[in-house]
Amino acid sequence: RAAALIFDVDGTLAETEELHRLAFNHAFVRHGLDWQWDRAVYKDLLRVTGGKERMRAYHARQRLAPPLSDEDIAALHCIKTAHYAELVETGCCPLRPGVADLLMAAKARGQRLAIATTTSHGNIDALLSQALGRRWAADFDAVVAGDDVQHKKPAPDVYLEVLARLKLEPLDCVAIEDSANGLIAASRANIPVLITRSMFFREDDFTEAQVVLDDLSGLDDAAK
Ligand code: XBP
Ligand code: MG
Repeated sequence: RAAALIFDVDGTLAETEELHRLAFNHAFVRHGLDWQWDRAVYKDLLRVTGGKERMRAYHARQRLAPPLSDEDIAALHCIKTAHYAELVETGCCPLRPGVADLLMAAKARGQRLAIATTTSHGNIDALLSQALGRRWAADFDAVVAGDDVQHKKPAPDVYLEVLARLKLEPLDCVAIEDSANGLIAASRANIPVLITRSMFFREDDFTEAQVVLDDLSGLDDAAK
């Protein structure tokens, strides 16, 4: 039995990427940019982790795009983040099947819970306050976000920081992820990985994972 379960957020706890996509598109309109990301484009762009990094990568591909400064990127990301929180607060993005049960069962078994994600603390709080209640953070021993570390996934930084905060060895933990980038990040930190397949990353290569499931309601003894 693992001493701790370390959860990714986007795609793993909830299907949030569709809300991120809508929030980006809202920000583009508000900022006067004629960009709109459809699902196919967004699926491809998700290979770049981090919202600011994703916009920069897209901008670099647009040959006729006007120059975009760091201030523009920051302003766009600020609008995007505010709109994402508004969308999440409508309650339209519930936890994925099995997530709430797994969190409760893990707690009851004495396993510790942690989060290792690329997204921001504000976004994690918006989602989990809505889904688990305002005091959700009391159940988690470590919450590490993208901007807390130098390098985002697929770098192992967020996972290494969680291990340091939990004071646990990698093999005492299980990482729960939905994407190849997440799998690579956890694997580089030597943490065994359980994959729960999500909307945008179903076709990723998960051969390195210990377990691959369609969702966490199918979870039997895998993370115990
Ligand atoms: C999730 C992401 C995030 C979100 C956007 O990756 O890549 O960038 O799409 O969040 P993972 P921000 O699930 O592997 O952690 O705009 O706040 O960066
Ligand atoms: Mg994810």
